[in-house]
Amino acid sequence: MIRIHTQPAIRFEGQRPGTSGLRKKVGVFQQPGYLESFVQSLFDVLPDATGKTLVLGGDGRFHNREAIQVILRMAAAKGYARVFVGRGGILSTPAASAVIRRRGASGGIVLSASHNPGGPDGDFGIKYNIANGGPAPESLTEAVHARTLEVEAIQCVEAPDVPLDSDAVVRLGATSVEVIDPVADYAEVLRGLFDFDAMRRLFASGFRLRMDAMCAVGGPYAKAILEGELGAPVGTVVNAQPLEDFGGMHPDPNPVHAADLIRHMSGPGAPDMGAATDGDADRNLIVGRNFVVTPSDSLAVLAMHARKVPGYRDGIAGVARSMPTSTAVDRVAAALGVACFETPTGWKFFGNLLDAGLITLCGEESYGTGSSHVREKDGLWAVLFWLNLIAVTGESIEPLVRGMWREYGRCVYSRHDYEGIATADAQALMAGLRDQLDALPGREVQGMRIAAADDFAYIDPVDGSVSRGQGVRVVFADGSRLVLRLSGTGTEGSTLRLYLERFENDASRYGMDASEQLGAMVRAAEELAQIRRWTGMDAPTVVT
Ligand code: VG1
Ligand code: CO
Repeated sequence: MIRIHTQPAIRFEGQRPGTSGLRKKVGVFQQPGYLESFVQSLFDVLPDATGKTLVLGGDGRFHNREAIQVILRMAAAKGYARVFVGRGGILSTPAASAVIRRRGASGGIVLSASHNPGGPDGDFGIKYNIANGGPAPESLTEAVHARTLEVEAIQCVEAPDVPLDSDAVVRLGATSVEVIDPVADYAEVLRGLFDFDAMRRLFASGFRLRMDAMCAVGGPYAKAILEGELGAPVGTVVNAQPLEDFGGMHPDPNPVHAADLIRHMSGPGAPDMGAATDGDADRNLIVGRNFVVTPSDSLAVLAMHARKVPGYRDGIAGVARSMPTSTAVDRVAAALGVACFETPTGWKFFGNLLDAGLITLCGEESYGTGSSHVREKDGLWAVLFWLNLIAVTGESIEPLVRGMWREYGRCVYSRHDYEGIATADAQALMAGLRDQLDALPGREVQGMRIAAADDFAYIDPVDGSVSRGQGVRVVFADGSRLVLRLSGTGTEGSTLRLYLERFENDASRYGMDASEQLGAMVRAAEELAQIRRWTGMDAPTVVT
């Protein structure tokens, strides 16, 4: 006889889930009943779980283990037949996606605040993925949010903690909880896509990679595959041990937060390639010697050369990018004669396009790249894709990127983040911009003529759902673009993101510094949005 324990729930007035799941300070998640109330709201809106399988794991950050035990007891009360949980409570976001797909689960819960710092004063997060392995669509996250406003009782079985450190099967009431190897399913997916022999030969020939896992969950995956299977020298993966506080690092693989990697990639003794992944290993940074690849360019290069990699030998069906991502991949898609979709920010919008077979590759400017192999962005996948290309083309990172610029022109790109703005001011800035939209086309700003301006709305081509208010987009006559939107993943105040893109097809200017080339765009953004006035800041907090 299973005993189900019931306790009162907490209501979440005004706390809407953001771009991907619910993210809050650890202290918020530690409030008695907080995590439980969110999970109960999710379980209340999901259909009956009889006979169904749930996947559970997280990026190992502070509070991961406690949360896993709570969710296991609640999943048993919900009546799942089976729960697969990663050993040690570990599953990277792309690995969770792979496990859900390969094991026919009805969904999965991933505990992560992604690239946000961890530890007792850091962030925690939770997200639900559906049966295709991808983030829950807005219809579901809205339903969960609505439920958090009225949820009353939390239900969990009374049972001791499940031992997570060895592979075992434990019964929790009527639910079978299976602890699984967090790497195996995922590694099998990658083996089916890439030429492992070619990459083994590359490492055997002395090719040197520095893979920085930023003390986050990517470490065990990178070690098993790069050092274990591909023969990369031991020590190729640095910061490989996942730590609850990421060793104090900010596990966001961009040139600012992965400054140590950038340092190692400059100078004469630098390795051939550098790479980094984020807290939950779905993001990636690719670096050559003295050369940083922008994520938008990375997507374009992968699309351009996809046929050289076994998993994409037959060509790609199409590509998609988030709206703020540069238009570099659009030109590659046009040349390949395949469709290119522009979606709102957040991986959830790619799921329908991938499921319908409309696209094969997709990516975001925020260091996210992925394909139809799972339904999440995938950091290590991107690293292997680049390694495979280097192995079969014999070209290194910089020539591969310059080759793409030569064919299609260069989108000089930068993102400026203004963090910790008072929410009312951030909203006033956006409202001010939205009010001007109709008057912008035809106007000259900083000597550049505006061709079009809108507040991006997306109609999903598969299910017809509409997402409005996804960011202000100003397109200039030469194809250059300014995009402004507010972040949906922050945990303190509001973050304004300003995305700058200038199209350049004069090869003699490719050597110029991006910040130099974007000066007029920055001034145009200031003129239109009055960023100084609303943020009280003279400069962005992070420039990538
Ligand atoms: C940010 C990025 C977005 C990404 C999201 C989740 O969202 O801009 O491109 O999909 O993080 O990434 P926002 O709303 O803060 O701009 V991950 O690796 O953090 O799950
Ligand atoms: Co992430």
